[in-house]
Amino acid sequence: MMTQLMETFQKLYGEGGEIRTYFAPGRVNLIGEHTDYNGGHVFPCALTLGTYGLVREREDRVLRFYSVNFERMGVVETSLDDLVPHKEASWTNYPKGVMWAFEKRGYHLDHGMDILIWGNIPNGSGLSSSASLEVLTGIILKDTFGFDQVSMVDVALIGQDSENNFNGCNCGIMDQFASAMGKKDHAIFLDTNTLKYEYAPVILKDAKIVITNSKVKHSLVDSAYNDRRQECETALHELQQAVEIQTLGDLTEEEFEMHKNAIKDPVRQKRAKHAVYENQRTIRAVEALKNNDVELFGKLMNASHKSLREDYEVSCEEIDILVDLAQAMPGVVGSRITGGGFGGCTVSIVKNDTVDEFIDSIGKAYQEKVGHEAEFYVVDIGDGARKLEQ
Ligand code: GAF
Repeated sequence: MMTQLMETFQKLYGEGGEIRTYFAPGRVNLIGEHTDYNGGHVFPCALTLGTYGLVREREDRVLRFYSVNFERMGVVETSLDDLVPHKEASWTNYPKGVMWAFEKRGYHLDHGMDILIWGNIPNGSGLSSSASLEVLTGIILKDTFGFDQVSMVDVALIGQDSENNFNGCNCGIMDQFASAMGKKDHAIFLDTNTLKYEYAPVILKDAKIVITNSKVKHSLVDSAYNDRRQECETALHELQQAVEIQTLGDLTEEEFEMHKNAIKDPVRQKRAKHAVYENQRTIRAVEALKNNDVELFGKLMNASHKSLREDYEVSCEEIDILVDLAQAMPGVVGSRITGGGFGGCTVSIVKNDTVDEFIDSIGKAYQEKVGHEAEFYVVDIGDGARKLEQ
């Protein structure tokens, strides 16, 4: 694939000069959903699927972008003097946003680049294709301009800043962090309040992680996501009248039950309940994994889905069908929606000897009920973003 990308690059932008290559992965979150903007814990891992970038420096201030995934847009030309979002600029607003965020922090970009992108994460599937593009741009800039003082955690934070303030989605730090900091065969247990993290080996004994793509994306994704965040922020302010906390992640379930009536609206109360309970579930799930109790880990995944479906209301019919089918199958340890929600993917832990049957029978039943195919990926956990050897 790299040879082909190199040829496309030279065909589009001409030959000569040094072309460097980079990769940033997508992620799957095992548990800890919608906790990352509530000061809670998350437990994602980087995938081996991700976004590749080929880059050649220019002497002027021109930026040229091309994505093999958005071929029909052709080469998009802009410049370092136009680091503002434009609707028609489509996907290029992501790399531009990261450039804007570097400049904002005083990291001056003094010349342009020709960039070619190709990704093998299905777009809009909740596996963080946009975060991987942000992190990819971050490592390209760090390397190209020699910003050694920018750590990989900074790359993640800069990516989140660009997503929040350039591209208008108020996401938390989980996706960019997983893409920047991932480690092969490990998940990252991250406290999003302090950014303290620990790598936990994902040893599932006789089971595998399987992602199922529902291949639906409901259009309210960004707006409903921002609404959930707003509801949690309002609930936090109400709770702060009753108890001294900085984030919802500071509360145990018992403390929440004691003070929940400070939250006036019942819907907001459900949202906050999810944030508090999911955080505690995540802490417990990581403990279970460390104790080799994969069964308990799976049960907590199932409970996570129930809470996301009923209290946080970020699931949808197609995803619930997939999860119900999975949870009913012998050999499935646990199954839940993963990522922001309103479509996208589920993540399941499936016993090795059941994986083929899982794909076959859930594939058929889903097609029958929904009218289109699902897609399945048996996950390999990969490393975080990096420059590739030529
Ligand atoms: C999306 C966001 F980008 C993350 O920050 C996180 O909130 C996730 O939804 C839900 O856990 O992927």
